[in-house]
Amino acid sequence: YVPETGPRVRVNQVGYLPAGPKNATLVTDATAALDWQLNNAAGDVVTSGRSTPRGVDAASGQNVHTIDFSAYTTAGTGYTLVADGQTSHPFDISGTLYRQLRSDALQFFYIQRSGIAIDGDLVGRQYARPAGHLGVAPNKGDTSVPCRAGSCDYRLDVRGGWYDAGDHGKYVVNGGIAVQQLMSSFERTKTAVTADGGAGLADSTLRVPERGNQVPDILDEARWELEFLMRMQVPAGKPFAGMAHHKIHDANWTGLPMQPEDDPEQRELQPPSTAATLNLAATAAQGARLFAPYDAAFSAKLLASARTAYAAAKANPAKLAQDLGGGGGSYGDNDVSDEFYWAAAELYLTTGEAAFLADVTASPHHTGDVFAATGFGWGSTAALGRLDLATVPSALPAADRQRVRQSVLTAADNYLATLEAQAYGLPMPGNAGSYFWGGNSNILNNVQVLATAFDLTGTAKYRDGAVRGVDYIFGRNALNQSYVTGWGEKASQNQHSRIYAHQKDAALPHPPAGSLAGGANAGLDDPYAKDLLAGCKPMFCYVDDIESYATNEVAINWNSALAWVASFLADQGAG
Ligand code: 9MR
Repeated sequence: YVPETGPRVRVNQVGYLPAGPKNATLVTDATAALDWQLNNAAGDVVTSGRSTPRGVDAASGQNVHTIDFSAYTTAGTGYTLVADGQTSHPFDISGTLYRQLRSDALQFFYIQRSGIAIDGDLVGRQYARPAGHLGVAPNKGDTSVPCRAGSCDYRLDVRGGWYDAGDHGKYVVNGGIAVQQLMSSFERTKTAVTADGGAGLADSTLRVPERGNQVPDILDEARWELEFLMRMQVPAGKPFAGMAHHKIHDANWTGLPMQPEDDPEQRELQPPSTAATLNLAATAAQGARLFAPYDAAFSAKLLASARTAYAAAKANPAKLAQDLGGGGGSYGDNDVSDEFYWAAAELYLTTGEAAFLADVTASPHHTGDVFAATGFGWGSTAALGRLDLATVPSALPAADRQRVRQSVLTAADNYLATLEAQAYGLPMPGNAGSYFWGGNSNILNNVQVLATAFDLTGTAKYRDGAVRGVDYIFGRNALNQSYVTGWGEKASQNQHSRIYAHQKDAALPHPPAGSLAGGANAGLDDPYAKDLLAGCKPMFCYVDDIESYATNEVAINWNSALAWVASFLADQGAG
């Protein structure tokens, strides 16, 4: 299988910020430097230079050069980069490049909502649909859901929340990181001097039905998930009271397409887990401080839920997720020490209480390195706690706070060194171990660390690193592929989804603009990819086909990474 990869000059197909870094990659047999030219839309050469040979790139197996045209700063549309007889896809140079991406990346969450009709007037007629999983036939949930295999003697109303991905499952440990990143995107606008004050996140800017209610729209979106997470808590008087059920999903996998309102499967709760309980504690605690100015009662409810969850997790510190099977993702996690650190950090930041601070400082993660080269994710969440300890105002002892902040800068320096070493400029090491299921979100999470280093210091190299770090996502890669629907000349549009299954039924839409694909996965963890892509070099292990769920799905924790980074980038328009 030889994919069509288009022109050998690889650019960020969305474009570049006028005063920002501008880097491209040329695939060529040449070993010596080559001439390049930047053309404007009229075809005139506006600047030119020589490429830098970089040898063979390990992740793609290609001989490549890099091109740096950062010195050119004139805004315009329809630029192309020409080298070695090849003309790149067109791109813009503009300070407003990413403004719309902020709300596109967030509209994904509204369209993924469970238990509410999706309003086509807000997001386009093609995404309108009736409410799913409210117990209306043929649905069997989620208003009164039993536990799988008789593992509890009660039923829960767990309506609402977001569908996880291309399936209809709702998983607390993935909802946790996703809602955390949405809330942190909002919280950043209040704490970072380099943020624009939340212009893009304020009330009435997002496509959600609650716009106009005097609560920032992004918090309205977060609330949809927070309410669901609290519903997953085991009621008082029951075994494991205060813990959260790990997940709720279909008893058997459904095929695709399958609209939520048509899903006939029995819905089932999986047993409570320490990991899910700590996700609830962490995010409800964070939500409590953010909702306090807008809705005191909801804030208090969140904090009470967080406290109860945290106490229940401490009483049951090793109740690991136990997968009883059925039609859902596994989301198992054998190490919950990172979730403990994250939850303690959020509870401390919200309450300032000494007991939570003691738990923070006693955690091995407080002094350990939480910023792995391959990034954080749903199963490794210590970085979420660390980033918030570094950025959210608190009475953390000065020496401690200094060390926490320095750890973010040290991590950012490491990611900078990594992206400098990559001819495709991504902040991930150049080996197969960097290309795994959902890896695009880990790239963006590393970009979040770079961006946070800029927020903390105002040091230009960190902003430049964050801006450079997304070039890969928007097309500067071996496949010449933008991984965000609707963004870039050749963008992913057939992600695995039961809802947006256009590839299976032309009457159905593609995923909405702003949907991130999981990305190249050298593990080839689905049969379609395994068959089609056998032997692929890591960066080539991707196909924009609905069957390849392990390289090409949508997921809330991936789009939350995109949403955080898009919001940061939108703020950098002037630079
Ligand atoms: O994103 C998850 C990835 O980190 C795991 O390796 C993978 C296999 O367990 O599962 C991914 O999550 C999927 C989940 O299990 C079910 N819904 C779709 C998710 C994205 O593919």
